[in-house]
This record gives sequence, C-alpha cells and structure tokens, in this order.
Amino acid sequence: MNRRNPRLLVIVLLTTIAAGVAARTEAKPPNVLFILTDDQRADAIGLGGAKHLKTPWMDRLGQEGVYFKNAFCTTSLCSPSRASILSGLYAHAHGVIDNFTEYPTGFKSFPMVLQSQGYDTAYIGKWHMGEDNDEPRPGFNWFVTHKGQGKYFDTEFNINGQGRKLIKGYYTTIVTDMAEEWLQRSHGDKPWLLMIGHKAPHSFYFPEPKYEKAFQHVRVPYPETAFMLDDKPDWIRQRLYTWHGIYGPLFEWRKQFPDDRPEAVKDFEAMTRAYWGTLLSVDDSIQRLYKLLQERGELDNTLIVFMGDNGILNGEDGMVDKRTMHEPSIRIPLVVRYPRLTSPSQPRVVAQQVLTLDIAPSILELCGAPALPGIQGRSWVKLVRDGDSQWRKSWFYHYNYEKQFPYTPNVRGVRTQTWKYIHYPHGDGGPDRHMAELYNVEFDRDERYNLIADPRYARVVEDMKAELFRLMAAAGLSPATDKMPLDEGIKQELPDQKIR
Ligand SMILES: [Ca+2]
Repeated sequence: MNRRNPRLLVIVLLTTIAAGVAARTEAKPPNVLFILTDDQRADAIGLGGAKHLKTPWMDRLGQEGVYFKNAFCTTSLCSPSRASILSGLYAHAHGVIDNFTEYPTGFKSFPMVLQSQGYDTAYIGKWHMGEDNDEPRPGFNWFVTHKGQGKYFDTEFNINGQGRKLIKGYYTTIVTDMAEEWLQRSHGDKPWLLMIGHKAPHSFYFPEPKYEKAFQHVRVPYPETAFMLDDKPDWIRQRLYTWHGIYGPLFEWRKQFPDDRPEAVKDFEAMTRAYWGTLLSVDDSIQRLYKLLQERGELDNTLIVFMGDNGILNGEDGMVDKRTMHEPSIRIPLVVRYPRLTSPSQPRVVAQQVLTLDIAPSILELCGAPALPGIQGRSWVKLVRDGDSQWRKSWFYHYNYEKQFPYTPNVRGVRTQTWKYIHYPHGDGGPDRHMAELYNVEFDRDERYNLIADPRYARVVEDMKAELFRLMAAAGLSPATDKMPLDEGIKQELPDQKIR
C-alpha cells in the first residue's frame, strides 16, 4: 500500500521504530536469574566442545541467547573471582585475594545496586567469601548459605540468618528446591534477582547416586601436554608430584601417592568421571528452573546468566587444580539468555574476550540500573547487540602465591587474541627466578610450545611486556604498588586438612 507513497512509508517506519524504542525503555526491568558453578571448565559444557558430558540445558540457554566462547576469569581462584563478578573489579582492587577473605564492607556490588533500585533479591547456595561466616550479606533480602565449601550430601544451611538447618539430600537438588520455593513467593510488583551458587563441580567430586556410573565406560588418558614439559619452567615439573599435580593424591581419588606409573591413570580417570557426573545434576537444575519460569510466564522477561567462577586444569601440563594462567584454568563457560538482548531465534556466538569483570556492568545496563562507578570491567551489551570495534584486544591476569597452597608461583601475565605472555615475579622486587612463558594461543590453543626462548619471538615478548605494564598501570598497579608475597617455592607438603 505504501509503494506509491514513499513519504507515508517513512512515517510508518519512524512510528514503528519509535514504538520499539519506547517499548524497550518503558518495559518493566527484567528479572535476573544468575547461576554460578564452581570450577567448571569452559569445555565442560556441550557448547564448549564437551565430548562425553551432555549438558542440553546449559547449551539451550546459549542456543536461545548468547554463547561467549572466549570468556575468562582474571584470577583463577574461587573467592577472588566471585568478588570480581560482584564488583567489576580486579582482585587487587576489591582486596579478596585468597579464599579466606570477606567481600569488603562498604564495597558496592551489582546485587546491592539492584536492591536499591527496588529489586527483590536473594542468594541461595555457596557464597564462599569468608570461610567461617554463613550469615546474610549486604545486598540480599533473602540469603541462604553455609560455612566454607559445603558438602555434596547433607549440608547445614543458615536460612537467612534465622537458624541453621541440616538438610538431607544432594546439594544441587536442595539448592534448586530452595530456589524454586523462593521464585514462587510473591515479590509484589517488584522485579527480582535470584543468584544461585552451586557447589558443583568443585572438589571433592561426589556425583548424585544416579549419575555415579554415567561415564564408567569412558577412557580418560592424561592429556598429551602432561608429557611435553621440556620447554616449560621448572616449577611445572616440580608440581607433578604435589597436591596439584597428576601424580599426587588427586583430591583423594588416589590413596597411595605419589604414583607416576602409567596404570595409576585409573585414579585420574575416576576423578574426571566424577567431576563430569556432578555437572549432570546442574544441568537438571537448569531444566527445572527454565520450566518453572516458562510455566509462570516469566521466562522471556528474565535475564538468565549461567557461568563458572574459574576454570580448572585436568592434567594439562601435568597439573590439576587452577590458579595458573594456562588456558583451562582461566577459561570459563558463559551463556546468557534474554530475548530483549538477542532473539531466541537469532542466537549469537561472541568471539571477543570477555572477563568476569564485565558481568556486573552488563547486568546493570540490561536492568536499566545505575552503573557502578570506577570499575575495571565493561558492559558487553553493545558488543552483543551491534558489535563493538573498540572492544578490548588484551587484558591482564594476576595471582598471588599462597603459603597454604605452595604449588603455584606469583603469576602476572597478559593475553591478546593471539599471544599470551606469563611471568612469575619472585615477590622481592628482584629478577624472576622462574622461566617465563610465551604461547601463540590462536594457533597453539593447547599451549604445547613455549616460545619464550625462541629468538624469533623476542620482539613479541618485548611488546607483550610493554602491554602488561600498560594494562596494569591503567588498573592502578605499578611495580612499586603491586604487592605480593615472597615465592617460597613449590612444596611437596599437603595443605591443611581443614582448607582442602
Ligand atoms: Ca571456583
């Protein structure tokens, strides 16, 4: 009908666009369902290339939304990473540098902002900042957690500061039950934020009984890189026989240790199968929550964020655990479903590097809430919607040596889309005592070939050092202010029983 009247067409178009913009700005802010797993590898999700583990509901969120295929944590350790997710800040800035430190009083977090904007807010599950504190934390109207790591079976929860209760059953199921119960309460006409902190798949790995044998026929050899250590720094070889090496106790899956006999791989295999098993229950949990939101008509007005707090090594370079800057340690799964960000019929895969630091500003922008001032992360909303040629091309990583876990040196490193440079400051201001590492992560994703000593890449090393210096300076760190403990070396002793 408009073919003969171009002016009318323009008016109709403008009216339609204006109506769309109005709908976007005037609509009720979304609910937020934030699901956090603990130590889930980026390839322990179908979208990330899991071969044996099936995660249809994790995948579905990404297939109806956004899958970030290059998402990273900036410190691969539970509490520091969780604090970065909440605050948008690096660990040196929020101060939670180990697993025994509380989220600092007076520091804003994205849940606090949403609460102040009228959201009904809840946290249910593993919080894990402040080892012995299970009391409610600021920013939440409802808060259920437990001390320390919690247990896969029969955890004692503190129910919103009103009393502790040992709840029998499997952690993932219990937390999902409590989440469903909270979701079905009346929130008045308020939008809500529900954060769920899973224990899975954190060590020690105990799957739900129905999944104990789910992977019993899968062979799990040590990765090839476990035997390619000649060009690696000494500390990696020294780690092999420790709490965090493949010949050590493997989070108690190996009873007689150290054991470097080839047949001892059976313990590594059992450990890996159990790790995957715990994630099957998380996938079930997502299914339950997805269906509940669907039944309640809330699915499409809910921003669902599913992510892990840090990755974990599973035999790469002969290592287990995390903390290091190698790819399996720093990569995290991240999927987001929200139809007003991306239509479920037009899912996106984002290849740019996004960080834990970006979660808080992105959620706040999508909720139309005020931004947290002075943060180091960036909202990826524009990146996802329209692309962003100004998006970061590099970022830095840091980790401080822990006396309680003397299996990883101080780590400072920088990653671009092509290169990764890692060095290991001694902590006394003097020269490094460990060899550094340089990888082409674009073509050598498994980090097989450490190019640090190859003269052909000397220029790359210099450029990466300069980039690391620049990025750290931008985050308020200079060699004078970058505090870290003295590296006392890799030790064979086991960590204290209470903090394993
Ligand atoms: Ca963790």
